Amino acid sequence: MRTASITRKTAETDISVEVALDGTGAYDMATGVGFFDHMLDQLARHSLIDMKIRCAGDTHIDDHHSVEDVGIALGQALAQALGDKRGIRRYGAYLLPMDDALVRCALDLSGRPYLVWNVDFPTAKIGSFDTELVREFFQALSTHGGITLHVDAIHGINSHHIAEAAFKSVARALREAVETDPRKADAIPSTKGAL
Ligand SMILES: [Mn+2]
Repeated sequence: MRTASITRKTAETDISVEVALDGTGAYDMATGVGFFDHMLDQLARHSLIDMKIRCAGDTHIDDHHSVEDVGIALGQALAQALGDKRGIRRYGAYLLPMDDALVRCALDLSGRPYLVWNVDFPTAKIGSFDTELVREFFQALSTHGGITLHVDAIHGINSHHIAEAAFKSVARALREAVETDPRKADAIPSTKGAL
């Protein structure tokens, strides 16, 4: 079973993450940051990766540590669940519309962290949530998941829609990349023989 369970505790956050790559998109989020829970729900639902995430963080300061550290722990969990990446498709891409927002994601489960982030938000906040934290989350996910991650907002006028389209496009691309390719189920998808 391609599953993983990660716990991560610092002076700023106390986090547990459980993932199952071959799931149904079941989600159970409680990060202490309401809008972030809503986004993580989308990530699980549209990747078909089951995710249970708990975070007790220093949100009396702001949401930064909680969002970034969940990204770290989720990235670690995905990398652990992928193991040697035998049989995976490895690449995924998705162009996702949500009303005014159109976001494109292309990713490679390469083991080489790299984030290209071309997403601008027209507002600094979505409710009480700082829009700049969306990038912080994906930077942490890329770094600790070993993911080459390109996210480009092609259009968008509403910050909530842009953020949600970003999470959904990454989720759909991730679904494709983590899936097993029945034509190459025993192979590691690299001419190097390792990822
Ligand atoms: Mn929404």
